[in-house]
Amino acid sequence: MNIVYLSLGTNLGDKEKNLKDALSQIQRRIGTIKAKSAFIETQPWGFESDNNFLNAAVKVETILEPMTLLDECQLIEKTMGRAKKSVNGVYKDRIIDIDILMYYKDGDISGDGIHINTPRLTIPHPLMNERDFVLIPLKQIL
Ligand code: PH2
Ligand code: MG
Ligand code: MG
Repeated sequence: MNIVYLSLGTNLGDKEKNLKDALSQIQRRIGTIKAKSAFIETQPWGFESDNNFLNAAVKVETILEPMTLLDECQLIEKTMGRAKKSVNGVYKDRIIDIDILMYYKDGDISGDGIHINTPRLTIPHPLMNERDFVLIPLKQIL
């Protein structure tokens, strides 16, 4: 079994419901949720918005390979009604965002897990260490 850490964020609509809906879809489509952080309210980071975020992190046991995992995360975002992603690298308000932070293959929990660098996917998440909205929930479940 592989272990993956995911970051969740929402700043539109019923944010608590959005996170709960995303968690149940993660459980259904990705794997067993082994640990879940608190939901924390955070200020928009890296862009201007009137809408604060609710962020969380989860640890999930999954049989999915990284690319399939990314497909499933994006499918959940889509089925929950996420509209456009960032345009020209400018972040947008969103119903739900699910990002892959770290991926540990076959229970090998050394270091920061596997490293992947492709145009579609970078693991570990390249900006995670600059973002308190990621690190604070992540520390609760490591
Ligand atoms: N996600 C971003 C950019 N900025 N700020 C907060 N507070 N929370 C987020 O989840 C977030 C963000 C890009 O996905
Ligand atoms: Mg993101
Ligand atoms: Mg994302």
